[in-house]
Amino acid sequence: MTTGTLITVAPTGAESAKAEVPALPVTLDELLLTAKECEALGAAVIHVHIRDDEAKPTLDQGRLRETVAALRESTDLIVQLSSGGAVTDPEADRLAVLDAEPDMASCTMGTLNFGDDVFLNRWEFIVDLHTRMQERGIVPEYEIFDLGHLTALQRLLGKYGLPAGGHVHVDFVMGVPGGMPGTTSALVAAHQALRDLPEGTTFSATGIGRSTIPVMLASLSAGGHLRVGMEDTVTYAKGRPVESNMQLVARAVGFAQLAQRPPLTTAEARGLLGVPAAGR
Ligand code: KMH
Ligand code: ZN
Repeated sequence: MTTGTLITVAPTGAESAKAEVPALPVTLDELLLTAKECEALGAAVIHVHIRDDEAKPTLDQGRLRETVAALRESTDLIVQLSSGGAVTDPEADRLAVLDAEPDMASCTMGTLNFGDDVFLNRWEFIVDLHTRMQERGIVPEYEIFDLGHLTALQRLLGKYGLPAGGHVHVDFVMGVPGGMPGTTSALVAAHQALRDLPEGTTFSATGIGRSTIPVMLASLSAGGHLRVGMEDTVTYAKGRPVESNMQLVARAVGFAQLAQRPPLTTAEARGLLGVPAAGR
């Protein structure tokens, strides 16, 4: 059955420098303003990376807690913290992200080349993330950068059971140099591979850089959901830098409406993902 569209905004990421992308929200105030405006447009989930006073990526525990609390105070968005961090972040700090008690956290399902870097996700680390999230009632979003990551997810669920909330949701992150390409055929292959996961598994898709539009269109037509934001895309169209995350969310909402799959409300999104109601 086709439903409305879950729209996730990933406003900041860990890769772009504020000096090169001035519109990137890096302070808590910038993040909150972005969050409120994206929620008003139709986003239901926010995927959060935070920055320090020098706008560098950080996993500082105090800042993470403050960010979760402030987002809950100012919005009804589902707060999903990145456990991926930056490629340089140690595993212990990435696991400690869960101590900030977000509604959701990302869980990347394997190691891959990430441009010139390596994004390390050892099996034992993935198991630790998955089981700690189960214990704490934090709902994972499994990040799938390549087809083999779905096989790893099947193995994870088979050995360690369903995630908190009982529902499996994955995000296809497409077009990273080192992962699957951001093409319709790759999305179809990933979609087909979901057959081996629990019935009812849902997916979002994210196309990095110029693959953002083809991936959005392919995902909508395959019954999938959308993740957009300046973590993934800093160019709106050829020669036009993205002006704000709102611009990207507005475009995604427009596409979803054209597909007659309007954005899910935050309450509907909580129901879909198995995230408890706000203020649990
Ligand atoms: N920054 C990337 C190395 C996630 O948030 O979980 C990892 C990433 C995935 O962004
Ligand atoms: Zn991320």
